[in-house]
Amino acid sequence: MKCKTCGQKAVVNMRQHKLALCKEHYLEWIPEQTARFIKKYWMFGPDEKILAAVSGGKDSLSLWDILHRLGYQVDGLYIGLGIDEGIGYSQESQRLTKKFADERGLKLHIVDIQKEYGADIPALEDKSKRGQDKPCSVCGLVKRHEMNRIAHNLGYDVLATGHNLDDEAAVLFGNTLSWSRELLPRQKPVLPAHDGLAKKVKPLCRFYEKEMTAYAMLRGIEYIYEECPYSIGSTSIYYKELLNRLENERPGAKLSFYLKFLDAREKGLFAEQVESSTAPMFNCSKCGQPTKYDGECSFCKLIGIPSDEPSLLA
Ligand code: Q46
Ligand code: ZN
Ligand code: ZN
Repeated sequence: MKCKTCGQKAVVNMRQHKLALCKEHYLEWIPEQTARFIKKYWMFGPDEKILAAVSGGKDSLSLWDILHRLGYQVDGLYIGLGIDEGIGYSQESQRLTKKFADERGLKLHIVDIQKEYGADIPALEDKSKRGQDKPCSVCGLVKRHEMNRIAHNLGYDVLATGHNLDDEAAVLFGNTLSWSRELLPRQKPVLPAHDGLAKKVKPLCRFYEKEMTAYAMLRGIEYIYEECPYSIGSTSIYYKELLNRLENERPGAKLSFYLKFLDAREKGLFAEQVESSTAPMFNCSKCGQPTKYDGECSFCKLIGIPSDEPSLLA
């Protein structure tokens, strides 16, 4: 297999794009495509300050690397979740994230949930009494809140996350199975800024997970290979496996599933729902972040911040 650009030996063959590239041209192709997606979906411009949420995994570190290579002003945010599960997961992912930033002279903000709120994610899960065996819903709530808080308090215009096509297609598949009128309209590569919340973007949403793995490896990015131990056996991994089986039989099916959905929403498939979802929101009485509830937001209820605590958004 030869590189389509230079004719040298190809190291990556993307059946779904009918494209094979050598290392040099693959490492150019990924940032070029990212720049194209940023423009196509109106994600951000050269003057905007970007905060990349980084977990130590291949996707988020590659995202940071790519945006930096493209010349954007991009800093990192690592949220220490305190997940150990016998493999020191959070500790190792923080070490690799810090190493990545130090080696490139990039600015990294680290928020440690335990230090900040006196309890890590497993402890918050116990406290939440949600009765689930995995802390993912608590973890998602905490991560969303902290990303918004830091982006807002430190004056970032945009919050970028490393979700890839496999992540997006699995979410879409789940929401489609339940025909969720609430969740389907909200799935987009860009969520506009809203009432004190930064704009959220997913610049890697059109790259297959294996494309990001190849990028991270060929770029020599050291990342944590282990997935979060709580993700094992999750529904989203099951959906990813199903979609991979489909993809193996029909290369490009996953990308087409996602792109046709974006196209349909562009053509107004969810116009009615989008209108109704602009219902008035409240501001949390403690932290100030927008919330569906009149009073405390779900995060503040979980954390139990004393009411004399100054507003986090002040
Ligand atoms: S980090 Fe948190 Fe994920 Fe781990 S506990 Fe679940 S939500 S699986 S992306
Ligand atoms: Zn080449
Ligand atoms: Zn709150």
